[in-house]
Amino acid sequence: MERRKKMARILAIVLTGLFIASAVGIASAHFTMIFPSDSQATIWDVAPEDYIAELGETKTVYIMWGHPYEHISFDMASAPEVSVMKPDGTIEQLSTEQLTVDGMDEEGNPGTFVAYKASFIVDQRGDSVVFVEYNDEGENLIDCTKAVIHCGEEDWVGWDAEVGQKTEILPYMRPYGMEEGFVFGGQAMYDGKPLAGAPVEVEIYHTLDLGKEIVETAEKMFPYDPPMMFTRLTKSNEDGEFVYTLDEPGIWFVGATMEPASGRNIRGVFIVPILEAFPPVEEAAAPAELEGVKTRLKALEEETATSTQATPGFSALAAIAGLFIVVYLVKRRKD
Ligand SMILES: [Cu+2]
Repeated sequence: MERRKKMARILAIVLTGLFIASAVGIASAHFTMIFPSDSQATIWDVAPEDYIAELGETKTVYIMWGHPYEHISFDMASAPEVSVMKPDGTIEQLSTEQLTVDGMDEEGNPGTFVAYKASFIVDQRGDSVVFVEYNDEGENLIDCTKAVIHCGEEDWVGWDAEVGQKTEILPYMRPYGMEEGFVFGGQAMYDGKPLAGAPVEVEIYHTLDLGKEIVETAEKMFPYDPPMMFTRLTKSNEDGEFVYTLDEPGIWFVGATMEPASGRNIRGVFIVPILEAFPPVEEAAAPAELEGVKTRLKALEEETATSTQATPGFSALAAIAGLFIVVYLVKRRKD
């Protein structure tokens, strides 16, 4: 009787565990979001331009904890350590201020969440690397995140700096002027040495509305494993190197995790702002472009008709055919 009770209790514990695991359900990776913003009201509208500064400007970064892809927020469990490495290599430690930001919890309910902010003056041309260390006991993680603030035309100095994080990403690609579809690569380091065979997570941030919509679509299209679309995964090679194509415009998180046999995981994350394709496809220019092609087409037709030759030359026909293709393509692009 006693034994049966014990077995029932164990079974209950196992079932509860399974239930909790399934209830937590779809979850992508947690990331420490370093979003520069002029005011708290606009933190979630972060764009690549927010990582650009003017000389003398006071830059404020907001630091949030959550799932960027799904726009899910969590309270930060401890105050992050925030520093900035200036282009000349000097390091300034920044004081942080706790605040609460609006967001959505894991169950999809709106709420407020503990976050932090820190400010510094951009007093040198070049790249200032903001680096944050955040300790989360619940996730068994020490998270070391870097974001580059760029200042000055052609002052491309400092973006690849090694700031001395326990696990650190050294970028191979300059993180500004990067467009959608560009490849990002880097080297994962642990204790100053290449971190081989480490999992590298890659994830883009979404605003709340877009996040909800895209998660719903992924759940419909890939019901067997929606998070495979939220958090992309690759590995570092023997030299700690990795590459991944960042295929959409937005703010990307690329993080390599050192998983020790015991103790807390230590991850190094690099934030990569990705621009829309350049040059842009200009919708407004299309009608004018179409008019221009039509005029040229008419002129060619008249020229051919009034030609002294009985039949138009091959080159004229080819030109007309070419222009028709252009008209078709322009029209198609407009649809
Ligand atoms: Cu997570």
